[in-house]
Amino acid sequence: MVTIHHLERSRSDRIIWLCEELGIEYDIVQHQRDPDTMRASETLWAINPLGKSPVIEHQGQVIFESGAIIEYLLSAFDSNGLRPAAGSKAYIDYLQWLHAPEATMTLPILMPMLCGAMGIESELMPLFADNETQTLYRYLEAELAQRDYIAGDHFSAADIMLSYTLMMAQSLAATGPDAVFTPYPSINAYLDRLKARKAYQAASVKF
Ligand SMILES: N[C@@H](CCC(=O)N[C@@H](CS)C(=O)NCC(=O)O)C(=O)O
Repeated sequence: MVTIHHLERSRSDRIIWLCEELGIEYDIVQHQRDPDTMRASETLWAINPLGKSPVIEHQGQVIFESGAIIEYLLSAFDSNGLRPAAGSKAYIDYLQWLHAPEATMTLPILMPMLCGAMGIESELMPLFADNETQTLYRYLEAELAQRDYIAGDHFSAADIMLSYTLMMAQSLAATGPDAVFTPYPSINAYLDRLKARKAYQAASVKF
């Protein structure tokens, strides 16, 4: 049994979705955000000294960081085809898009929301954040125009990592969620394809 420490509106959505895809038995411990600061409650800090979600507990181990948890679960259980074979072209795409969402994409996507919340007006927004996100979206649009999933013709765990970040960009957009990918029809179609998956739908009622 895997225990998922789930913070409302957070990256732990990825782990619930992965467990549904893999057919893993799991339970959810729910943690709340402070309604004023949106920071995680003390209950989460008690599990993860960094106070971040997701965190899982499995066989006496506590594991944080969504990409690491995904890699751990794919190795600990039958990966059900969600990790392409090492050495294949798909594996390289898989690795890149397993890591790029947290390592490269999140900062420019979150920056406008964080600066807004802190009352900071900065020219970094158009110079850095907007340029970075549009470069990423243009690249993804070109890639997803050629294939259904980010690592090729088959759904993989990299799609879970990536699509969460794209959906987060939609949910944070000042212009509203629908406007973000209007210029990027292949990204929109990709997100619709993923949301139609049974495992996503089963997970999303628990998000
Ligand atoms: N890179 C980490 C990011 C973890 C993270 O920032 N989680 C956010 C929720 S999406 C969080 O726990 N925020 C609560 C807080 O900072 O108080 C991961 O992918 O797990």
